[in-house]
Amino acid sequence: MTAGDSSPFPRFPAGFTFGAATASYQIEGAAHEDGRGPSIWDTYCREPGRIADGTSGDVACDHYHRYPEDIALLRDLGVDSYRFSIAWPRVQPTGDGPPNAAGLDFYDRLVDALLDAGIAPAATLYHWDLPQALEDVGGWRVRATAERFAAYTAHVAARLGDRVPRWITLNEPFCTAFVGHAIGRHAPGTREGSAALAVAHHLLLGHGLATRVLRETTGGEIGVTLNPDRLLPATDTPADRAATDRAETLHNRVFLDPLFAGRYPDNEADTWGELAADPTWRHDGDLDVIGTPLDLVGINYYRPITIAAAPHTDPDPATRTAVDIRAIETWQGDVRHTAMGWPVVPATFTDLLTDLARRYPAMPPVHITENGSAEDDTVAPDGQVHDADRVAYLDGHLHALADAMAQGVDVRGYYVWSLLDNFEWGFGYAKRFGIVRVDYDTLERLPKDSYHWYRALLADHRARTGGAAAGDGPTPPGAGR
Ligand code: IFM
Repeated sequence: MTAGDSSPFPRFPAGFTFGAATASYQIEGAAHEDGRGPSIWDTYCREPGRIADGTSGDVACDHYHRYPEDIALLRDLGVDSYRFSIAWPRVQPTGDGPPNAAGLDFYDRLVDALLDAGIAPAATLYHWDLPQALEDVGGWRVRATAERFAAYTAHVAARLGDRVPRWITLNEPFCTAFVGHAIGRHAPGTREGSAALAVAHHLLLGHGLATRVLRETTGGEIGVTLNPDRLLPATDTPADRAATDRAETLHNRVFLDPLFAGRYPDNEADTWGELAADPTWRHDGDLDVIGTPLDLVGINYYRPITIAAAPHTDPDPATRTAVDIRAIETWQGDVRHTAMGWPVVPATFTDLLTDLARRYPAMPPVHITENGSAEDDTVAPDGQVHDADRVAYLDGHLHALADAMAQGVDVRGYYVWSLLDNFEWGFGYAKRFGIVRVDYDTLERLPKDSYHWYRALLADHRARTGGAAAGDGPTPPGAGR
């Protein structure tokens, strides 16, 4: 694709970062190698009925051994940056104590190989694989886990801090807190009412403590990745609008307000009732730690959610969590839905970003740290994967992103989710988000049409802006080798 007015691709400014993202438990495999300890996901996957296809991340994409091949794919794709996550139980098998050198060695090799390929590493410190030993002593329900997260961060920063130019503390704390501890569809898979609120708070505290460690010990950019939802009332009735306000707090404000407005949401009592009546988990000074200044906020976006009021169905206040809110994942209008059943409405991406920028003026520059679609891909008789629906999804969302930027939202980067088909949590391997297909029998990688499309978009962007291709570029900032 040559640059020019006839180009079908959206325009992004010079210096904009394009990347691809993955996460440790979803791709690494090697679950029992080199001293890695068990995580809550290892435990959860072994509980009958938890994972749709009965699988686990034991082998996943075997990225732990095949990372050179995956970096070659990234280099050929032409991305500027690769977002991966570090498995805490590789670095500290029990979540505490001295680091496991072999675990850190893996990330050391990965970071060096990325830099050699001219790709800037973007490391996420927590993408849900909590060491099981920490869960056994309270997990994120207890304050000590936030402190241990900061200690783990210090070990990682001591080893990689000279070479990683971008750090993300947490991925999607909403999922850890509420999908994990209230809805019970992610590890640890419990339905605990107010404990989920303590989890949300301790995640934020751990984020703030880790940010301070990174700031003192590395020169890289620091941020946190959230998955704020675009929530829309099902009808214009007062009941549905009120339910949407409560859902806005439950999904979004619970994290955004402490991080970027220095406060807890003002409608907590309405949202959580007695669950939040006595938040003993909050200590004086915590908001200051949580609000430690950041260089970026990561936003993961996939689809809008429609909200309707629903009657309380759980009479037990100990386990009741906002059950008077019904989240509807289908869309009332005529739009396509992905293999996850998620509606494809790219304009809601623009709306989310402009709305966040308006409501949180102190929010730092945005990086879209995940966006993509699961599709029912097949290998065609010509041996290729013609995933036209995924291409249309990405094209629509990148145009929507460009629209948000044209309206003044400060967005600096975009990472497609995901580089590889991988372990999609409770869905196992049945849902494929990759722009590269993984054959789970042979572990062979096959770039899909969407990979070639994204590659052409990146080439078009470079041609327009005069940027360098991966492998040709300067060593990323902070690279001290
Ligand atoms: O696969 C997940 C990822 O781990 C977190 N964000 C959403 C993705 C798709 O469900």
